[in-house]
Amino acid sequence: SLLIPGLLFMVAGCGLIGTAQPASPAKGIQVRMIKAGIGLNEDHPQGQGLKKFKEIVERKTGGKWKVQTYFSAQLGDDLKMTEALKGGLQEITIPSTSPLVGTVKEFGIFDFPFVFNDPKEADAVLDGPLGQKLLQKLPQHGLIGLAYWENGFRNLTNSKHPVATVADFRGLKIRTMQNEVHINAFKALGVNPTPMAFSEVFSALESKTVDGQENPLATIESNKFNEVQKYLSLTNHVYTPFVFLVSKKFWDQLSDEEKKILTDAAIEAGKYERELNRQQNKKSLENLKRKGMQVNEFSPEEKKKAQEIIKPVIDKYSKEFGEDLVKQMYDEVNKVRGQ
Ligand code: TK8
Repeated sequence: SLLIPGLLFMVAGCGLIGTAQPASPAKGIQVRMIKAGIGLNEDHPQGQGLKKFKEIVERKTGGKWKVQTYFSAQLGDDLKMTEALKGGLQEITIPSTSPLVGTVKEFGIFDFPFVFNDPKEADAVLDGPLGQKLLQKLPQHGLIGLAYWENGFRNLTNSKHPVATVADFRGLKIRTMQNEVHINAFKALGVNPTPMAFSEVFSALESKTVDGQENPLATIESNKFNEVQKYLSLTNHVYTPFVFLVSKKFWDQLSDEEKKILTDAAIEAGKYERELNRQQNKKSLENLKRKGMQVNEFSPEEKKKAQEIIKPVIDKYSKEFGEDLVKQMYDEVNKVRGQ
């Protein structure tokens, strides 16, 4: 009687080998048209990275894939494009992780201030186990996350006065991303936070609907915020990753060969984008000074004070996102620091 299950298994196995068809062909590259949209401009490292991605994919597919690129939120802001991916109406977008918290709340751990000291620490954590764990939460929401790119360290600009101490934040009306950690951290500092989509920021600054905003230097320059903002404070308060997203509806149609080409290109173009962004941030600082912005540092002592003030907010959201996950993030950072 012990033989029977084995025999049945063999018979069933033969049947499968003879008739089963894989859901998608294991090999082969189909002719495909891909819409890829981002929120920032073509001249920004994110735009240059997207162009690099297009070049790699079109070359590796022998021209069978055509990537149509849309810059400057032409297809909508981060949230709108992400929804379009879920619905299968757009194939690719590269949002900041911050507005994605409505989909995967745990991405909010990257909105905690002063987690990373430099981009290399961010790379190690994002490309390591923690970053990958978060990407794996995306498919159940109709999204595939292939790689982290870099938005980068955020700095505060405003039209009222230099912000060099924690007290200088008080009373400023600041546009924030649509993200509760940002909103509540700024509230704790006495700021009046105004969440809005990135594409609305320039006119909100110009019309003085808000006094300021915060973004990496390359973005401040590319979007010409210096034309409507006088003061730039080098707060480096949060490191924001970009995440390279693919529509799962599109992904599920791809052969293994196509998936590999797409994944490799997202990673390779991401490395290029990160490098470019780091160079650009240095150049942008010089350019913004030259264009008339008044720049000041935000000292380590003031950073410490800010951290103290924001601590209850971080404690609250650590509970919400999972204390184990937050601990894992800090453990991985400490590992890179050799602590
Ligand atoms: C661009 C955004 C932007 C982000 C923001 O799509 O909203 O301030 O920093 O770069 O992702």
